[in-house]
Amino acid sequence: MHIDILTLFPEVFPAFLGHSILGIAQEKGLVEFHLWNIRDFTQDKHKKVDDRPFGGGPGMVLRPEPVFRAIEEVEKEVSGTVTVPPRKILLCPQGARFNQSMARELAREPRLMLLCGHYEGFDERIRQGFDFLEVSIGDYVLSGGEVPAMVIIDALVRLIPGALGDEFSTVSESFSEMLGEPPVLLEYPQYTRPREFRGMSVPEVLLSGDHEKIRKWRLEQARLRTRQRRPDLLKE
Ligand code: 6GU
Repeated sequence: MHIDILTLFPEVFPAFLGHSILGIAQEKGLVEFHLWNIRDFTQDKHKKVDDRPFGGGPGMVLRPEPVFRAIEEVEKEVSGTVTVPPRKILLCPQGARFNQSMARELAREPRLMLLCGHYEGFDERIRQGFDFLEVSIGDYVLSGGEVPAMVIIDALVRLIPGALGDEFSTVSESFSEMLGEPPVLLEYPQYTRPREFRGMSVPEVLLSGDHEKIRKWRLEQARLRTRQRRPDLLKE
């Protein structure tokens, strides 16, 4: 998968993209990222990416010119493994709410483009000029699309076959029900060493070595936890 990220703050991404599962997925060649700085596509002397809204009001609006030029450049890029135009995603609070089923759908795309805004919003002609899927990550306001882009990238890349490594994929086969296949359940309680910690002990069943009993206990715990904390998930 190839992911193009258009942002005014490309420097906030590398540490995040370079570590843990995302870093390993890149090393394995499962995903590659191309960061594009929208400011590089301005043509005026002051490299101005935003301006005041017509009609007045607070804040600044992302100008259409640099964004159009940046997206057109992204779409022109066909090199190496990048041979298809990207599915385009615009990150904004007015978008469709991101969830696991959207993650599963997007994880199948060969190429994605994530457009991160900032300030009060995008000039509306940016929406008119391209065919975007508009996505929000929840009902709260963030100051830009960078964190939402990272959230989406994280959720997608771990769904690419091979991204999680052998140990985890074996587990996920027997428990796909808990790991993102519908119906989604919340995760069961996990324990590691020591067996006894400050008077709290690990449930006997997990030490029994009886894998069928452990599997049943975990499923039961996951259902219990879901019923108690997120009954809305069971209705879906
Ligand atoms: Cl995608 N962008 C912004 N600015 N705020 C958000 C969001 C996106 N999703 C939730 N809040």
